Amino acid sequence: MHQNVIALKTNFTFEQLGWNNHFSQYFTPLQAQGFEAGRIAIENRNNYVVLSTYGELKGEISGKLQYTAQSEAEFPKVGDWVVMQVFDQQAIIHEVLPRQTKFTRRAAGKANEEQVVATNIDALLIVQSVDQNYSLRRLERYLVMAYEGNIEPVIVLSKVDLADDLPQKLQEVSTVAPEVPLLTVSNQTTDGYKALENWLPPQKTIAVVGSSGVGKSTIINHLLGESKQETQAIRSKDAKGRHTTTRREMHITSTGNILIDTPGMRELQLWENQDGLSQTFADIEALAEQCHFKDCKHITEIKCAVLKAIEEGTLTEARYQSYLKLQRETAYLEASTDFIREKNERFKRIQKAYRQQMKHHKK
Ligand SMILES: Nc1nc2c(ncn2[C@@H]2O[C@H](COP(=O)(O)OP(=O)(O)OP(=O)(O)O)[C@@H](O)[C@H]2O)c(=O)[nH]1
Ligand SMILES: [Mg+2]
Ligand SMILES: [Zn+2]
Repeated sequence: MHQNVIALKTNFTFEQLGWNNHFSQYFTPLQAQGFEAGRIAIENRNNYVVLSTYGELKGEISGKLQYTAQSEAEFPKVGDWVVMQVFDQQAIIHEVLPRQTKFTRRAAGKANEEQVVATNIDALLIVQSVDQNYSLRRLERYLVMAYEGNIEPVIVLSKVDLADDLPQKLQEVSTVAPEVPLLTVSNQTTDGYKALENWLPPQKTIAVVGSSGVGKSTIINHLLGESKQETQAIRSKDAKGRHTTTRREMHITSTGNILIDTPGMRELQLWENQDGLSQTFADIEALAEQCHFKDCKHITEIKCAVLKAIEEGTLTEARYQSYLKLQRETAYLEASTDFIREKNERFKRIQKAYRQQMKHHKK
């Protein structure tokens, strides 16, 4: 099924694209049936850019996948490995291989919809610039999301040329996330670039996230080096004349790192919470075990270890409030009884519309 294939750009090996046993276990039987595999680099409105052993392909989803998908989250996302047929330079995507990890948030403005930002990520580079963007509370939120998605977090403080109190910020961050690797970079002085390059594991997928304007694309462009002109995303200029990333996009560096650039996210609502919260706030959960009452709510109870820690200054009130806030956010979601029903109904509507459209086409 792959005669007449003309490679557009570099032909990638599976390994270069981040393949591992997890995927081959699902793909082997499908390969025997003649299917190909590729990895989603860009999701456009109506099609995809897929990287493969044939190079870069234009991908479209099959009618069957369109029809059987139960929710928006089941469609291919940047980072996904997909099962496909290749004709000329086109790929028909039949299936998404089970995701190893995913970075997910609640869709902006929609209480009950999961938005998958990117998938199959090994490490999440959480970028915060040391100017007004710096926020320990937002950092905690990102950490919960990383742990929730089973992704190893790494914190990058960017624009450190602008900081006059960097040691204090480093101290604060390491209190909030003692176990998480912490890097600093400046594009102005190139401080930290070497350490960042040394840290990057080859053939692992690294997604770069953080607010708009913190320097995510600047970091990625630096890592892409010479090849950046070729691979740079098409970007639009915002009101301040700044290039702002408008879509998620996967890049492969010449040294074999797989990087996903993402647009800055304004809303960062948690989608689910199994144990991301416990991992992020391990200090608070450990304290809670010392409370006198098993079901202590740490509000007015006597012999409460959490309240005691706040009083003694070993835990900040702000961090504790952050913990409560994130807890409430997910509790609300779980309590929402309409949640599943609404989700299903919405997709029945979409499927119905699609079927009608198909009927129309056949006429
Ligand atoms: N002073 C200073 N400015 C920087 C640094 N890194 C990036 N900038 C500037 O910050 C602005 C935003 O950088 P981008 O890399 O586009 O930011 P981004 O995080 O990709 O933003 P979005 O795509 O909107 O999410 C640009 O004008 C950069 O030149 C740095 O280390 N120091
Ligand atoms: Mg950007
Ligand atoms: Zn307590």
